[in-house]
Amino acid sequence: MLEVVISKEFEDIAKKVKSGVPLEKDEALYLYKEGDLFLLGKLAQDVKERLHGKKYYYTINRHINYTNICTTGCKFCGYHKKPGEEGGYVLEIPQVIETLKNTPELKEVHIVGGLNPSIPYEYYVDLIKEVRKNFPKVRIRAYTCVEIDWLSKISGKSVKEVLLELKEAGLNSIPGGGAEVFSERIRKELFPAKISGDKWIKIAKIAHELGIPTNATLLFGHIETDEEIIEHLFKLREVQEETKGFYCFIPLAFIPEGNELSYLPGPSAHKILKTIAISRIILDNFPHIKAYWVFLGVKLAQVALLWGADHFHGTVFEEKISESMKKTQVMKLPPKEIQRLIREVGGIPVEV
Ligand code: V47
Ligand code: SF4
Repeated sequence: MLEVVISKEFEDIAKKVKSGVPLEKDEALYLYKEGDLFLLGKLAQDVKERLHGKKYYYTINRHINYTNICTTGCKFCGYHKKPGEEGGYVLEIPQVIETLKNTPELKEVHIVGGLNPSIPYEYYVDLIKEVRKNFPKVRIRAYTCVEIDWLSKISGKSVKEVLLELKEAGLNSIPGGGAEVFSERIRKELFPAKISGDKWIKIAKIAHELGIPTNATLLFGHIETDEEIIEHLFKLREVQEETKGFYCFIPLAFIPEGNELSYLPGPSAHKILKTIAISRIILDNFPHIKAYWVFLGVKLAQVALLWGADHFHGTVFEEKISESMKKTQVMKLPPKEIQRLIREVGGIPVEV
């Protein structure tokens, strides 16, 4: 990376980051708003190298989006169909197993879907049981905190009971979706039917207490302010201090195509790299920051590996959320290609 000259006004902030001293909220906001793209990249990369050296992680995984029918109606989401609307689907469990059997050397499966009133509670538990039965060694990352809340509602069981039942069935961890932006202003305006930020956090904390690691996301690049992004990151940092249960943070760049917010331009590469960098700097108590190539595009995701991200997610194979909005099929990224992308930026690929 270029030699970065640190101007006087950022010297104290840079010193703190380099020596692992957490930034105050106003310092982080100032760095995010006023800091140069290369300064943020340099500081984030220092944090990344302190935690992981030259290592970059990826896995052989497959996404299963078991249904696109959803009653929540988030304005940013072009994936969902209302109950009864044309194009809605639910995958049968044997179909899911067949798909996974066709994925060589599978290490991890990522299962998420909409909140579909026609699917009974038993389906969710049976799906995990069947995956576990057929793939004893595969890591199962399934159902976001939003789905866990839904399962608690449709079953009449507590969140804790639902999580324990899923864990018993074979669930290993929970994906980070549904966190979006914790700001209640945004939630009210863009996705009022979704659980609150506080509820999302409460469910993540219960999972952590039960020994189930969870991921966390931020959906950025739409109508949120820089302050709201920083608030979101500080909230996550605070929870992680308490529970140590988060594994990965995934900054999700808003895709403007094919949804109710299509009039927005979507985040620029500049905004995306700065957001990934500030995430690495603030969340230095999170093990990993993901460059989620499916939403970023492979080329920008590779550059993000020099702006603080250390995890390239995985092979994915197919992914319905972005496919439904961009109307293009997600390109398969074979392990060899992921390794090449990592080596090209001077990294050591590590399959997890
Ligand atoms: O929660 C929906 C997002 C998420 C759009 O845990 C959109 O490892 C951008 O959470 N533009 C689901 N994003 C995906 C997700 C995820 C992905 C990869 C890895 C992990 C992990 C988690 O997709 C939803 C929502 O925030 N989403 N619509 C959109 N237009
Ligand atoms: Fe439903 Fe998730 Fe789409 Fe919101 S983001 S409408 S909860 S599928």
